[in-house]
Amino acid sequence: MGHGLSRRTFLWAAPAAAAFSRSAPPAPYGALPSSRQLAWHELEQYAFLHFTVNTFTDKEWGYGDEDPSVFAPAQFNADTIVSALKAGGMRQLILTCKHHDGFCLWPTKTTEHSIQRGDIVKDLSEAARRQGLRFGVYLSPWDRNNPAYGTPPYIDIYRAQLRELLTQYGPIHEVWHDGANGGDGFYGGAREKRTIDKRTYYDWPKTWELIRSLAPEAVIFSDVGPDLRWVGNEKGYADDMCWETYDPVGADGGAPAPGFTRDKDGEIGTRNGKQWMPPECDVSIRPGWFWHASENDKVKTPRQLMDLYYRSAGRGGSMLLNVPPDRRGLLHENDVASLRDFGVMLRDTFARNLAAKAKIKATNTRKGFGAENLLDGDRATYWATDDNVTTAELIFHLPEETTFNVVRLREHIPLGQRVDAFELYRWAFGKWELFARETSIGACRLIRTKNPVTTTRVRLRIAEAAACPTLSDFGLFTEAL
Ligand code: FUL
Repeated sequence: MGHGLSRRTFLWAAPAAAAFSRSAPPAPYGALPSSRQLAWHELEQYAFLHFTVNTFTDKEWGYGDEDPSVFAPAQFNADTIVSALKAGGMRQLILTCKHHDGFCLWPTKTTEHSIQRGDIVKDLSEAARRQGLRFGVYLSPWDRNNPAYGTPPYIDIYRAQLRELLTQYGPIHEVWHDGANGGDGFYGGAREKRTIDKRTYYDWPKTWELIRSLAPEAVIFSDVGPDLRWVGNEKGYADDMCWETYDPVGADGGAPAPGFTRDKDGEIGTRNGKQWMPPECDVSIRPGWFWHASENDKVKTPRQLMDLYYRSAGRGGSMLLNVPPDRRGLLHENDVASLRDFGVMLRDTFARNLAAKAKIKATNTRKGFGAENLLDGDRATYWATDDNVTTAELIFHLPEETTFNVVRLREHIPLGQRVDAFELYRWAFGKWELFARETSIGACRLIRTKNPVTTTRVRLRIAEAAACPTLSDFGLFTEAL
């Protein structure tokens, strides 16, 4: 797609002969994404499942002294759960295999504090795979049940648990380490407060090595990456200026560690940071992370979910939406309905690129890389100016007067994040009228306009870039609400 002669004729700026003499692609700029990060960028929205003894004790953080038999989801059905997630457009699911209370949802050899019958991790990982979703694991480093927590032997237990999860239920595509560590707990009956040094206790680099060796496809999430960063809030949004690169700083301005970073930095990232570490924006469909009967009427509406999608995936990160199973072991009807309608809105909004048939006039275009390839949606091609030119302009001539209220842009991120500022104009009454002025693009940037924009031409001006700009996608859409 996108290389045919007929489409080339749309590239007004490039003389026909030049179309055949491709110049070299531009040099990459700054920190670059790994192949596992590139694959992750394609997901954009996926689900979190918070499920454990808390579901039955009505708590958010279990103390660690819960009787394992309280966990009794009599109607648990992994396929029903996964189907509802799929209807909501979710492309992966991450399960709390062990939350802070230490209860393991799989029959582990490392502790008796686990599920008595069956295997929730097995059932959900297999259902996910059957229905084409990726699977990831949340394994809380803090364990309020384990007697060894706070001493070196616990780290071996934690790694043994990871080893079981990564070898018995793979392929695992994401490993999630939260940052809530240490405090009071049951700890095998000690019932005391245990404090750990977040910077040294866990020896994270060694654990990450283990993950790399057992699950090479898995992206690793924590406050300090290495692959994905916490966005710094649990409300599911990134800043509207949000960089894919990030150099975390400790809460005290010194060395960072999971649970010990300047959280708010995650919303923006670090322009020209040393590491590609895009934000994952976690948020629950309900006020709490676990299911509580009292919150059945506090489920976010499909429009609220759409809004979060724009503010997470639409700012170069991902939307990690928690949908907690209830005591039956199913998703509540209200959550299922909201998910389904969100899925419909998402699909309908982006089903048709209204710019698909536009003719493009490009200035500063690198010879031989057709701007028309921006419209084919396959993200495989790029458009760029000469290496030393850092501003550029594209004009999209639409075949007819068109109304839209969403613009989608993607940089060709295998070459890094290059654009620092851009503007969008519509042609109105014989002149260009600005309707958006923004900064970062990254993997995906969605602009929702305040009012619907009606026009026959749209102009994209890359006003500032650290290296010649590259793009891989341009789209105009109308929100289906
Ligand atoms: C936090 C935990 O303390 C919450 O319970 C929840 O799991 C959230 C996603 O991460 O660190």
